[in-house]
Amino acid sequence: MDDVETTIRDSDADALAEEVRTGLQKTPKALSSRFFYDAEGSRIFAEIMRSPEYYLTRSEYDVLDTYKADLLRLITSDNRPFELVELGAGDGLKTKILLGFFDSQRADFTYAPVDISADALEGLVVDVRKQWPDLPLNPRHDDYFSALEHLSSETDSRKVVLFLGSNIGNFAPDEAIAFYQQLHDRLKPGDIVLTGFDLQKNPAVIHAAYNDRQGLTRAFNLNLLRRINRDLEADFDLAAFDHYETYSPETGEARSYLVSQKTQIIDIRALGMRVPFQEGEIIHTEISRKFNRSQIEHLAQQTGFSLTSWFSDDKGYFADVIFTR
Ligand code: AVI
Repeated sequence: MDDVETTIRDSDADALAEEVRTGLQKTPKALSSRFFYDAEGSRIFAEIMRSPEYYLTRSEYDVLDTYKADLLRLITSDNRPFELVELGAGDGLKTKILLGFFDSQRADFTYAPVDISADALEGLVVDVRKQWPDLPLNPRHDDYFSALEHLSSETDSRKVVLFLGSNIGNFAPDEAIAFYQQLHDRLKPGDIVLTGFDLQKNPAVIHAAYNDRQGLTRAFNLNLLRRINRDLEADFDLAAFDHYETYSPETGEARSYLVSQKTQIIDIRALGMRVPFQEGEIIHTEISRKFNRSQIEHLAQQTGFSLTSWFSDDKGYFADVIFTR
C-alpha cells in the first residue's frame, strides 16, 4: 500500500507540474480545479460545505435523507448484492445517510469509495470502519477516470455508481459527455449511476454560494497558489492575488478566478519558469456548471443511458438522478 501511495503522490506531482507549465502559458492563464484538493484544500472544502451560503450540500442531504428507502428499493429490485462505488467520496457526509440506512436494512453490499485526495479518503475509511465495523470496504485512491478502468474487472454484483455533490458541474461539457460514455462502456446492463446535479435557480443564490461572507471560497481558491509554492518551489505572494467569481444565468456556469493585484513576476523554481502577470490579469481556476432538466435528459440520451428516476428537494435546488445502463 505504501508503494502504491508513493506512486500516486508522484504522479500527482507530475500532473501538477504539467498543469502549471502549460496552464500559465495559456491566454488567459488557467489551472484545473482538480488540484484544489491537497490536505488543506480538502479541509477548507469541508468548511465550505457547512457554510450558510453553500446550499448544495444541505439540499442534497435532504434529498438523500427523504428518498433513501426509495433508492434502496430501486437498487435492490433485482435481488442481487451490489457494489456501491462512490466517485469523489470526500468526507462522505451525505453517503453516510445511505450507508447507515442500507446497513440498518441489512442490505448485502460493499462500499467502494474513490477519491483523489489521500487525506480525505483515509479519514473516510477510518470513520466508516468505526461506525459500521462489519461493512465490507474497498477504498481506492485514484482519479475518476482511472477508477473507471477497474470497474469492469471486479465482481459480478450490480454496480451502483454514486457521483454526488454536483462534482459533474466541475467538468467542461465535452468532458461530462466523455465521462458518461466511459461509464456506459464499463458498466453492464442493469447497473446504475446516481448523480447529484445542482440545478439552475435564482442567480443571486448561486453567486453567493461561491462568494461566501466568511471568505472560505476565497481561501479555497488561493490555496492552489500555496500548493504550487510548496510543491513546485514557487514564490506566489497570496496577498497579491484576489478571488473573483462570476455566475452567468445564460450559460449556467459559475466561474472562479484568481486576479493579480499588481504587475509582478512569479518564479517557479522546480519548473525553471518565470511567469509575468499584469495588474488585473486572471487565472481561471474552476467551472461549476448548473443544470436544467432538459440538459440532464439530453446527457443521458447522448451517452446511451435511460433516465429512470429523478429525486429533488422541496425548493427544487438540487436533483439526484438515476441513469440506468
Ligand atoms: C466539488 N465541487 C462540486 C464544488 C463546486 O461547488 O463546484 C467545489 C467548490 N468550489 C467552490 N466551492 C465549492
